[in-house]
Amino acid sequence: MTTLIIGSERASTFAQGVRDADPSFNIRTWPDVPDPKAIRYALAWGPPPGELAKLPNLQLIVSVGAGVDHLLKDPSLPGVPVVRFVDEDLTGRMVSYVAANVLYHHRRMIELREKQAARTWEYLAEPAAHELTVGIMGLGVLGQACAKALGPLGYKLAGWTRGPKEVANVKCFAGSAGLDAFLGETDILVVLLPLTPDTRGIITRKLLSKLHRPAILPGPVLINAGRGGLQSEDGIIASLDAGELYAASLDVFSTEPLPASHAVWAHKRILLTPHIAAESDPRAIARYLVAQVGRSKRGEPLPNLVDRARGY
Ligand code: NDP
Ligand code: OXD
Repeated sequence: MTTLIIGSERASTFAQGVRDADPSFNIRTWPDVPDPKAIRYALAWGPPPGELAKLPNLQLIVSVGAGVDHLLKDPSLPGVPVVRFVDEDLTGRMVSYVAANVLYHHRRMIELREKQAARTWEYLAEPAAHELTVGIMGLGVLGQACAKALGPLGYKLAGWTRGPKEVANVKCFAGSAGLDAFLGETDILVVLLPLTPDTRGIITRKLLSKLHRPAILPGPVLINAGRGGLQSEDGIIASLDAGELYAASLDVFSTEPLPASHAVWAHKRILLTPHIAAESDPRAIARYLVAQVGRSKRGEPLPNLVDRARGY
C-alpha cells in the first residue's frame, strides 16, 4: 500500500517528514509512479488535473492545506474521501498572522512607516482596541481560533458564517440575510472563508463600501488570508484610492505567484505577503498523514472530511 505525494514543490521534504514519522511507510513522489495500481493514498496540493484519476485503487486524498479548492477544481477528481489539513501548528500560524495584521493596522503602522521614510515626527490619533470591531468572515477552525486570540486584546468581535452559529464573545451573523448587518458593524474585516462557488469574488468594492467607518482610524481595514479568488484586487485598489478603505493586508491573490507587473505590489496602503499566513509544516503534515492513513486502513471515521457538495 503506497502513498503518493503529488503537486507540492515541497514533495521531497514532505516525503522525508513521513519517513521520519513512520519509517515503514511506502512513499512515492509524483511523477515517479511506476505502478499506479499500488497507490492507495495521496497527499496532494494542486495536483495536475486528471493525475489522481489515473490511480484505480486510490482510497483517500489528504489535502496539504486547510483549503481544498485546489483539489475540487479538478472535474475528474476520484470520488474517494478527501480530508483537509486541520492541525494546531497550522492554526497557531494563522492566529499569529491575523493578530499581527490587526494590531499593525489598528496602530497605524503603515502610515508610521511612511512618516519614518519621510523623517516626519508626527502624532497620529489611535483608537483603543475596545473601540474597534474585528469582523471575521468564516468562523471555522481558523476564524474561531483567531477570535479567541483577539478577544483578550480588547477588540469587539463579530463573525459571519454560512449557517447560524454561536461562538463565545462573538456577535454572530449568517448567510446573505446577515451580511450587510455584519459589515455595518465591522471596522477591521478578516477574511478566512474557503473558496467555493458561493464565495468566489465576494470581496468587491461594493462590499467594502458597506464596512463601518471607525471613529478614529482613517477608515476600515481588510485582511484577506483566505483565498485570492475571493477578492477583486481592482476593487480593493479602487476602494483604497477613494479613501473608502484605509489599508489592506493581502496574503492571497487571484493569480499566484502575483505577476511582478501587478499594481498591488506598489500600493502604499497594502501590506503584501506571498501566501505565507499559515504554511503546512512538513513535520505536522507528516504526522497528520500517518494518522489519517492509519484510520483509513482500520476503517475508522475520518475527521475533517470535506463535504464536496458544500465545497469545503
Ligand atoms: P473551515 O471549513 O473550518 O471554516 C470555513 C468557514 O467559512 C465556516 O465558518 C463556514 O461557515 C464559512 N463559510 C463557508 N462558506 C460560506 C458562505 N457561502 N457564506 C458564509 N460563510 C461561509 O475552514 P478553516 O477555518 O480551516 O479555513 C478557512 C480557509 O482559510 C481555508 O479554506 C483556506 O482557503 C484558508 N487558508 C489560508 C491559508 C493561508 O496561508 N493563507 C492557510 C490555511 C487556510 P459554517 O460555519 O456555517 O460552515
Ligand atoms: C491552506 C493554505 O489552505 O496554506 O492551508 O493555503
